[in-house]
Amino acid sequence: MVDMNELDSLVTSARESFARCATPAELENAKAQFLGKSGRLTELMKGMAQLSPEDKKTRGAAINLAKQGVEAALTARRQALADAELERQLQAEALDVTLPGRARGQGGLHPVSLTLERIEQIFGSMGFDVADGPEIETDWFNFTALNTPEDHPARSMHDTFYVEGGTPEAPHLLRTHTSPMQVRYAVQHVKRHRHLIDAGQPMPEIRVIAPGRTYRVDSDATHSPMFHQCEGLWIGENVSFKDLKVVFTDFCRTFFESDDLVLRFRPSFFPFTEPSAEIDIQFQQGPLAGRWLEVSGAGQVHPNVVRNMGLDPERFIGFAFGMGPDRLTMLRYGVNDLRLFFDGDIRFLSQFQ
Ligand code: 2NM
Repeated sequence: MVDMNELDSLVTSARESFARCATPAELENAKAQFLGKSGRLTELMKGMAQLSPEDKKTRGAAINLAKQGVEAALTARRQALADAELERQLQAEALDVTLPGRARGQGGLHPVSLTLERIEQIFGSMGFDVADGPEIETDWFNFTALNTPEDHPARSMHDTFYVEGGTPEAPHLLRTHTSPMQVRYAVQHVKRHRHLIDAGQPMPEIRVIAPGRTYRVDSDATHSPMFHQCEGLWIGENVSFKDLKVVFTDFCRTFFESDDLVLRFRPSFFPFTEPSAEIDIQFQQGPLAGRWLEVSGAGQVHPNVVRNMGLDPERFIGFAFGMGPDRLTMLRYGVNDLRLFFDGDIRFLSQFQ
């Protein structure tokens, strides 16, 4: 009647069947064959209907025991598959905590910004204020106030970027130098001290540099349509060319960290200064030793410009200069192509930290 071997082998066959299952889905399918609605154990239960009450009891207990065996095998296999899956995930996500960390990039200032900071620091130590302002200017501040004739070639569209927003009488443009900023600064300064000036009292001197971006229609290895300029202005009642020489010599020697650097002032022309000079420097040591290198334009501020600042040129006099921080940066670091500064290649730029 009750074939106990049949039940034993059913449990064994379930255990083997479960063991062959490699995934939880396969296992659930295999489970159905034994414990499901038409599974083999369920069939056996149904088959008990015609048995005597005595046999039902024995047979039922035996089938239940087998069922427990199958369920135990199922639970064990489920756990084994879950453990294997966890182990697989741990292997896949293995993390070597002993590896050195990946350092976060530090970031840093652009080489030209380093130069601008250096210029500001040096002139700051000589009592110069630092002014900045609009890169879009009117032609009055950029040209007219600076004594530039109406027919000067710098005003042409071949040399200057004109932008929308102005009027035919007062066109807007991208500033071609930072001198307009000096005019703005001087006008403010004069307004603030008007009462002293008119009372014949001494006015605090105008001593300012204007560093910043400037624009010209020009592009090759040594010219970029956007470039930097730093202009300087010193105006008082007794400021002479001698002061220009002292200030600029001091600046160059400090900037290039070279006490024996020599300067040369060559006669030149600018609409906004008279007389005007070109300033060259000569290193006595290093790869550039002996060569004259042009670093700046300068001069005594033209009477018309002094007047446009709101001052009487018979009483106030001074000097101005304009230099190119891009070129100073090239000289300081030995870079031979200006465009490298503006291509934005981090491999180049990160060398200056
Ligand atoms: C230069 C050369 C010479 C200059 C003049 C002025 C101002 F505002 F006083 F008129 N600012 N900068 C100047 C003078 C600039 O650049 C080559």
